[in-house]
Amino acid sequence: LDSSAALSPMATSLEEKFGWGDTIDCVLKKKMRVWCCLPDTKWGLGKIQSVSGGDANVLLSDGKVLTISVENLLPANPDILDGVDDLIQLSYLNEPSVLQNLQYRYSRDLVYTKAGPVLVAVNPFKKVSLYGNDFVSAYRQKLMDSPHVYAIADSAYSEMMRDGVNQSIIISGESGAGKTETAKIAMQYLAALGGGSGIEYEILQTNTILESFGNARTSRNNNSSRFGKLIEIHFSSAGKICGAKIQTCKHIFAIHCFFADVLDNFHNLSAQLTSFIYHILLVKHLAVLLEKSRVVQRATGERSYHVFYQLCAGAPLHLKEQLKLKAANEYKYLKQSDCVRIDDVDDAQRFQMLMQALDTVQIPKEDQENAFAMLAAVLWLGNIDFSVIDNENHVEVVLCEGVVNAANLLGCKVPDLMLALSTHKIRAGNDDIVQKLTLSQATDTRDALAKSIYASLFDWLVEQINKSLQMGKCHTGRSISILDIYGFESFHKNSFEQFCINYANERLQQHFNRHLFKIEQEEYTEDGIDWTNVQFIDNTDCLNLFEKKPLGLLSLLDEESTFPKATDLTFGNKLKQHLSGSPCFKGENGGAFRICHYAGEVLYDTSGFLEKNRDPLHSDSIQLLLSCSCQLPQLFASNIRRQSQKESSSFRQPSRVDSQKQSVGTKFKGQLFKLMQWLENTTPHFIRCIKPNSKQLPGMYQHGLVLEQLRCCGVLEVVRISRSGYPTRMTHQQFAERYGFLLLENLASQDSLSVSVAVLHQFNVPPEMYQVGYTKLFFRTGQVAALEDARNRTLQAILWVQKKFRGHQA
Ligand code: AOV
Ligand code: MG
Repeated sequence: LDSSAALSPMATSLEEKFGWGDTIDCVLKKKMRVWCCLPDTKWGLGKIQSVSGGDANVLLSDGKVLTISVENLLPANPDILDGVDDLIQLSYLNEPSVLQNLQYRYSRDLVYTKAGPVLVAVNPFKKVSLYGNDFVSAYRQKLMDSPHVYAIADSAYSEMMRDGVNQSIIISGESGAGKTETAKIAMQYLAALGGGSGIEYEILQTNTILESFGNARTSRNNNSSRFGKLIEIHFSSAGKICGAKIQTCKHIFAIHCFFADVLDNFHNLSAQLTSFIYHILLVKHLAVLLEKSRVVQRATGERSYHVFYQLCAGAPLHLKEQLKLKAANEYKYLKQSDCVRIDDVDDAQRFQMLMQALDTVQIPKEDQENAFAMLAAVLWLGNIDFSVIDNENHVEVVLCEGVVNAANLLGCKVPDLMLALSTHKIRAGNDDIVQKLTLSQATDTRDALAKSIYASLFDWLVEQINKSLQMGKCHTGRSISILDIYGFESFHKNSFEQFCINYANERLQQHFNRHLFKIEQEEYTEDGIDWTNVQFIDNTDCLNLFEKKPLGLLSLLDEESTFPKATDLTFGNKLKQHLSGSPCFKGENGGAFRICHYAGEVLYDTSGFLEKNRDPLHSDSIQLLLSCSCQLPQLFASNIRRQSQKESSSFRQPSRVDSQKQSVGTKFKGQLFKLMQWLENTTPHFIRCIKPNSKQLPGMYQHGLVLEQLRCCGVLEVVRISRSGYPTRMTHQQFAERYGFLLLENLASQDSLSVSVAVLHQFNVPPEMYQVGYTKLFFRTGQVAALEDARNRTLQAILWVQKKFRGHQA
């Protein structure tokens, strides 16, 4: 844990650090707690014994006394603040305090903590008893208010009702941090609210299906999402469904208007009432940008999509025979990465669950079997071998079980498949010239076909699910969207997939920054606080690096992808040549390059970039699919054709491939922009997931790892924004009640604002350290801790006097 960065933006003298104009003497006298940056760069809690020059003697909690430079000390919070449920309540918002607070809660299974408007969720990696119907109703009825995903979902729901504005719950965090689980927990809550017709179960079952087909084991997460997902839950607009009941609601509103002070309750009440009238109309999954390369290739120790292994392990006998299925390790596409099983996961049982979910979501049996046939076809394609037939490395397909089974499952003739994988037809005038493919061309053609079938199958499945979740006819209601994408990834080797994933996260981070900054500013303005804009670190430079035209990463990639002679190496050089001026870019040797992301620096290897960006599908392959007698391959092929006709022709493919279509990078950007546009028109609620250890183990809290995420995912940024503003807020009343008794003159009859102001004056709190708003007092960091200290000492003194007094009496 590198603590130096935590110290750098901070004041260097203790007086400044404690922030209320105390002298060292005061700090010493009060024996305030401090964080010491220990020689092993860990943080330790201690009390200052003495100070001489720039050094302090500190008594650590283990009894040791250490001499330490004042520069290596940070103020710690008073112990009444241990484990507060909103970080904003901390008087000192430094990193060790935040880290410790989260750990304090984590060790008590309190995995949720607020950081101002953001919910921080630390992954427990075990079952915690925080969920289920009882908790859902407790949060709905506002019987519980500790931070929770349910609380976030509930405020999204209530705000949708109150303001009539679409809402979004945006979940972010690095791979394995718990985004997908969190999304499911939020869905659970919303499904329970708007359901009541058994629809909840159906909605939740869609997760089982999407995870089977879109999740896989990676080195970071055994159940890693390999696609981005936006779930829109549409609620009916009340007027259309239950006019009568809405009337009731208005009537109650009218009565309440007479009692201005009850008006506030109206929102609660109306939300409770409307929860009976609102129904879920539609649940729409927008699944985007599936990482399809995984089907044919991935790093050692990782798996392809779960569904392949589930099918091989769990298909009932008749299906196995029908699809000529074998065990997973007999398929090259599955066994090549040396990982077929996941510990503690029973693939056969998961297949039963998948089939049950498909039934629940009402996918017809016939469609289910067609889908399984496509999966088997993909697997058999992978087992197809080629033999070299001349000294130019041209190949023929070996007639084997693989090609026969694949052809049968797709519904095409074996010789047609063999030809499509080993030759390429080119039109010359009115004639077709048949060109033989080389070994690597043929392998690419085969893999491209497999990837394309899988990706089409995935899209088709999402469409089927959406159809079945269309509960009502009118779609004019309001919605809550839940966004769960793949988290930021930095592996040993990073390729085009990480490039896209991290780009998406970069966009999301910008959305996060903009909104939190805005919210903060609004709260001050609402309360009439004089507030000069706080500069926050933004990631525009990095986004520009990706998006700028014509000299950005994506444009340059597209440009290079159109040159038939270009290689990954020439691409690397091109980047170096044009982008070296960007503060976020560093060109490396051998075609590699680095990007400084908001979440850290990532080294990318350009090998495969051009091919993955072009993602060519042979026209011969499309022709083949069109000629298939099975329904799905035909459908896939016509979709692909339609899309490539529709899509821009600005991007030209290398001459070998004749179908014109958008590059993967450009398409990715387009989909991402649409997503962001959608989100921009919603009121966002942010959840930041934190991964407490890299071992996926319960009860393990690695400081360095957590701190890194807090820093990069912007939680400390929020905290920093607050620190430069007025992080501690109390209503006039709260303040007067807590500190009013400290006043020397009796102001008991006065209003709470006057009492508060008197307290502030009596304790000489400097005017620049607080602001008085219409309803609240706003304090800069550290101020309340000092008052709290005075309060404690006074209380102790009173106790002491009382004891003495009783002693006398006795
Ligand atoms: P991710 O979605 O953030 O990663 P997941 O949601 O898949 O991460 O979580 C990873 C694992 O952590 C899950 O499989 C669970 O075992 C565990 N987990 C997460 N949240 C909870 C919770 N609230 N209670 C219990 N266990 C939990 V990625 O999709 O890789 O970016 O791409
Ligand atoms: Mg996930």
